Amino acid sequence: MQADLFADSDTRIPLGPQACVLPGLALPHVDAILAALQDIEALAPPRHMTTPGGFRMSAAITNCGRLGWTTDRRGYRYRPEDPLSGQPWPGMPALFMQLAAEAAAHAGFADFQPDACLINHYAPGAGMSLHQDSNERDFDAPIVSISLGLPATFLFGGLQRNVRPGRILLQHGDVAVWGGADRLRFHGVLPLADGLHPRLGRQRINLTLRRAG
Ligand code: MD6
Ligand code: FE
Repeated sequence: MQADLFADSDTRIPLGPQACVLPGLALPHVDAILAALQDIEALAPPRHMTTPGGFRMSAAITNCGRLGWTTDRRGYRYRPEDPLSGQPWPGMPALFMQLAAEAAAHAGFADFQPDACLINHYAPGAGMSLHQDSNERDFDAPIVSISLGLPATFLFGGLQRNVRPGRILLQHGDVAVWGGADRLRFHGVLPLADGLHPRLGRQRINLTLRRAG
């Protein structure tokens, strides 16, 4: 029998019919995740990308996996190569795939096999405006989101932009899972409040694992 990767915890904070936060689910794996991130970011450093409208994103972004999410003046899209290096994105660590599959299963989504992991770095003041995750090929697969470092206020709205969003604090080690009826909900992150996280210092890192292609 395969051992459970996570600490015993069946706590689920519902965000919607098919979206929830699994508090602290990634905590036992923080050291391994950060070690993997070091290797990934040595090859594909986080960078501030430009939106199609010409704005510089306040979060610094990189990716691992077969596909990586990018934005530039030409649009938002997944690409097999890092535009900075021209090389394929660093591979997805087995640990990321296992954690994502297990978190998805906890939230009711069987057989999640991510092919893309978007890595966002937030310094104090950085945030992400309300958006839908809609660049993936199909919306059957959920998205698994792992938060590390400083806490952030996550906004989750409705299927249309004009629905006033709810708020939840995402803390170090929390994992959020979104899928099914909630897959296209608008969401965002308020500008990060300054602070000093004991493990990560003055920053928040968020990993979102997707089935993009
Ligand atoms: C973030 N997350 O938490 C940005 N998208 O920094 C997202 O945009 C996101 O956390 C889809 C599902 C979960 C997420
Ligand atoms: Fe998103």
